Amino acid sequence: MIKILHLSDIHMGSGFCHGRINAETGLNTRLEDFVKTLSRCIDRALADPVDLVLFGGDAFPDATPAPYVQEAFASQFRRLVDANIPTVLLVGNHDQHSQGQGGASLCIYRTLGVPGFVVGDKLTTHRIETRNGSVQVLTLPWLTHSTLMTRQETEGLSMESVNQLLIERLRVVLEGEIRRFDPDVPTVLLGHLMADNASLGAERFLAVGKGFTIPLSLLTRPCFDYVALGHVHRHQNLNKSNNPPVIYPGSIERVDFSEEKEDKGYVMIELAQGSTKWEFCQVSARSFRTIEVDISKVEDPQKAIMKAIAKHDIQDAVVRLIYKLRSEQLDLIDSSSLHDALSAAHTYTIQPELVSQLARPRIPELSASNSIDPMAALQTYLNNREDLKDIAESMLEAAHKLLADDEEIYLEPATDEQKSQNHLLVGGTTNTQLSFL
Ligand SMILES: [Mn+2]
Repeated sequence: MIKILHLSDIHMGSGFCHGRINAETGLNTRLEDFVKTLSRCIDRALADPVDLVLFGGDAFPDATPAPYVQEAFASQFRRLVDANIPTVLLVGNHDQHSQGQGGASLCIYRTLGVPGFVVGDKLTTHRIETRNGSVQVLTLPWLTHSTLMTRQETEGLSMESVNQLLIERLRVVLEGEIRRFDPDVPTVLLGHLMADNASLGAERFLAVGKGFTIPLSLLTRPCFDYVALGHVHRHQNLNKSNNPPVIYPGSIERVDFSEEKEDKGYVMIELAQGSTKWEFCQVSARSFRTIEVDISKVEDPQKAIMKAIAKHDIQDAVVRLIYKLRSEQLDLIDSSSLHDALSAAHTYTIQPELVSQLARPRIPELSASNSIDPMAALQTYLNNREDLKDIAESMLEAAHKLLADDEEIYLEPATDEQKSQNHLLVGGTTNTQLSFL
């Protein structure tokens, strides 16, 4: 039996907006949080001790982290080198350069020849000798279209056919690797990927481009004794029958509010051919708390907000207070007492959202159920906007030009915040956001 610690999605150096500067160290407290949580994982690896550590990818927010962030990461993994614990560092999408191959932020470990460290930046099988025997680790880093295909092959194909072709290529390459496995040695697939039935967390908003999903059937092969995944921040097992377990350990610290309700931790594995056992071990990551209250219809708004705050345990948490109010209620809010009430939090933001009483009714012709071409939609909209009369003609002209010019329009994926703001604007509500850090 081989003991393994599997962790993933460290994202060290991200979420600084949720922290503050520690006056004693000069560092952002969120970096210190991430280092602390990572050190808890490494502590466990050393205490047991485990025979192998598997990291599922996404070490940093991008491929070029600041040197002090790199160093904080390295000094924790260094402890595994000192204890002679072999470690596989898989390359995730955040570790890759958008152009070219490999993960610059992790390949340095191979370049330096760190003893016992394997960098998984290619689809290949590594045979690793541990204190308790050999193990095969097939590394499957984040795939991009250029990994398995040339530009000529994908030219003229739709995104969907390119993805399909990529899955077919992957199937063939995986098959080739599987056939070369030593059948007497326990085997792990270590992959940074989006499986097609995973439930999502913050990685949706963190990803730069839209990725594609990998069919679960490619992973649930009997030749694997454990499938160690990275990418999805919510811990989950995708194969309830556990033959083999297909596990996302999730991120080790909350990257943002979308992970507010998730438990954070790592996975301990007892790897044996055909009878692997695993257990999720929680670590105490910093809590995130959303306090949301609608005071637009209450008589004493201040009291209602204070009551809402009192209901939550905000001690040392990253807190956001969101309250919806009417503009005439603004004077009834005593913001200094809100600050006092939130002072026990690690950091907090206060987001008043104005509910406009003068919201324009929607134009019936433009409701979601009607399909209408963009130019006609704009025309209808302008017909209803007396105030835009002077520039209506030039707006139409500009829109016409835009539509004619651009055959290929690349749409930047909207951030969560933008989406919610758009939503609020469409709904006839204005959204004012004030942050206090
Ligand atoms: Mn990822």
